[in-house]
Order: sequence, then C-alpha cells, then structure tokens
Amino acid sequence: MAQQKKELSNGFISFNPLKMETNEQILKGEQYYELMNKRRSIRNFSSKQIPDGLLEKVIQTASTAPSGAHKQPWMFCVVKSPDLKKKIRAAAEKEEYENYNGRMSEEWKKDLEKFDTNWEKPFLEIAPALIIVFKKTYDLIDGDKQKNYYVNESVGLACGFLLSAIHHAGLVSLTHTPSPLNFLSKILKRPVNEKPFLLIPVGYPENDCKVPLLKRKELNEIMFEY
Ligand code: IYR
Repeated sequence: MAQQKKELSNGFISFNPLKMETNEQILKGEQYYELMNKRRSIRNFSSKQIPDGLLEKVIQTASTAPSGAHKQPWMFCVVKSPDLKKKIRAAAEKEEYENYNGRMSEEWKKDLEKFDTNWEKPFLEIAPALIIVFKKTYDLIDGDKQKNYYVNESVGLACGFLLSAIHHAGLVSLTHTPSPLNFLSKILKRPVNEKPFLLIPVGYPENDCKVPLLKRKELNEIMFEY
C-alpha cells in the first residue's frame, strides 16, 4: 500500500481503483439511480439553516470534477448575508421582469407554464444560502493572464457534481439563471477573469412543498446502442 502511494520520478502515482464484486457494482448502479431520481429542482425554500461545514464539503466535492488541463476554472461564492441576498434578489428580479415582459418569446413562456414561474424570486432571500458559481475564463496570476481550456464544459461538470453532492447530503437546490447574470460580478465584487455561470439557492424545502408533475424520458429515448 505504502508503495502504491509512492510518487514516481515522472510525476505519476499509482491509481487506487475502487474494488467491487460484480453484484455490488450492479447494486451500486441501481442505488445511485434511485437516489438521483429523487432529486428535484425546488423553488419554495424554508429558511432553516444549513449545518456548519456542509456547504464547504459539497463545494470540495464539486471541485473533484475533471477540468481542461486540470485548471479547475471555477469559483464558488457562498452568500448567506441577508443584505447581499436582498441586493441579489432585487437585481435578479429587475432582469427577470424584463425577461417575462418582452425579452422571452411566447413559445418559451408557454414551455415554462407547467413550472408556474414568474419574475418574482423570493427564494433568493428565503433560502439560507446562495452558491454563485463563477467560471474563470483565464487565471490571473500576479497580473499575468494564463489560459484555461474547455471552461464551460469544466464548470458545467463541477456544477453537476455539486448538485449531486447537495442532494446526497439531504439538501435541495435550484439551478437559477437570471439573465443577463453580470449584476452578480458587481454585487460580489469579483475579479475581471471571473464570469457568473449559475446561481444556486441551497437549503431545505418549505413544509408541504409541491413540485411540478414531470416525467423523465425513458432509457430508449436517451440511449442508442451500437
Ligand atoms: N430564468 C427565468 C426563466 C426560466 C427559464 C428556464 I429555460 C427555466 O427552466 C426556468 C425558468 C426564471 O428563472 O424564471
């Protein structure tokens, strides 16, 4: 074991794969699907607080995602301050008001009817925490620009890991995309190399929370075997 961890002279180390019997693999596959199939986007939050240290852990999990050239081109900003949440809500609602009253097509609004959404976003103040994910289009090291690669793919993957970790830890979330998002850079005073990517309220559902009745696609609609 000690030998496996030993760093080789070329900068490689031995990989320690998870070892499982076939039947355990089948069971794990089934169990993970069952778990993830219970995840839902939630728009009605309670104000119940998140245990200390849990957001840190799910963000560390997100940061295990693969990224172009292992640049990890992401920043996760956690907002718990009521004052900042209020500012974010006001700015998001300003944009969303324009979206729902002119910028979104009739077809788009029709597609959203089953979610019963509108320009008002009270969850931005009620949820105990907002995670605002920024993508780093390049790194800024001592004023020097260093390139990042496949930034959208990398940050999208990290957000997927994040949503999965949030759900696994018994929390709920919403992938919210007020558009445009640039007000977040200003309110959170982010550096120029970071661009807002996704706004994720996190917490617990309100009592007797309802979600739209949705159906997931069947396997034969999403998988083609060759
Ligand atoms: N950003 C708006 C509209 C919206 C768009 C899509 I695509 C959704 O799946 C849900 C909402 C809003 O948050 O209301």
